[in-house]
Amino acid sequence: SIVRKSYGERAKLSTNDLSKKMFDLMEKKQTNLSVAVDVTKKRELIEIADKVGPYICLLKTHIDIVEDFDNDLVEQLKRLAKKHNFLIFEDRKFADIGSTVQLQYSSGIYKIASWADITNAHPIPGEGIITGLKSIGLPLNRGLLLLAEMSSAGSLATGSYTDATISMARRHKDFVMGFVAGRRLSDREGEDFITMSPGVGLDDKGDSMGQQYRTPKEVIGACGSDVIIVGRGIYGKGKDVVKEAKRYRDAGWAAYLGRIE
Ligand code: 5IU
Repeated sequence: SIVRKSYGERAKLSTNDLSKKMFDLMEKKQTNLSVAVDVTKKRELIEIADKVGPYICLLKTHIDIVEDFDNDLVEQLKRLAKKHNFLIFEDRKFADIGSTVQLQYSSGIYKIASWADITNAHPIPGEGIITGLKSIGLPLNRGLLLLAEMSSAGSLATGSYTDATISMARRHKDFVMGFVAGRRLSDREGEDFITMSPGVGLDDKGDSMGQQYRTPKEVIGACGSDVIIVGRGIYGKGKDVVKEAKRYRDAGWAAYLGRIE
């Protein structure tokens, strides 16, 4: 099955340009770690990105929480992405009709499409959300992840909702590279969606607001996901960011090596 294949092999087989790039990078850099940097200061975001840069395949941002956002932040993130060889994922969670998300993706203060290699969207509005985002993103060689599941307790994205999300993705394989989900969702011959999983922690079981953590071994090994997304486990209060980044990188990679043939 595809989960037994190496990232490098999947890069070769992939029909989605961004998945190919992502799998290539993961194989080359030997990391399936994405760090989620939820901080509100530009300087802090850049500092953490520079520190974790050598250990990650993907930097996940929430650009709208940065209080002193400016275009220089974008320039610096792009520079760090080049310096350390990682991609950038703006976790925007678009959820509106096609015509509105076109504008939210391309315009406003953040102009997400101009710098984020990857973004994501809720399937809740129906397929128009993909059509809208694709019209902006595909010409720029961007990729989209659909939110098929969430890590938080009581999430409504389950069952037939998750199934319908997979069907939507299948109709847009040029732009939809995969899913945010807690496990691999499909193993059809001839298709390979990348799976990225938030809600990963080695020390805690969750937080006080519904977040639930599982270990890299559960997520990558048992559940067949491809990328672990880790936030506070790495940059949380009192943590040594570099030490934790290495620790999660090693745990994610060991789980991956344990599952490939
Ligand atoms: N995130 C989740 N769960 C989800 C989705 C996104 O936690 O289902 I979709 C985001 C929220 C935060 C990061 O930016 O992933 C996880 O951060 P912590 O590792 O600090 O919980």
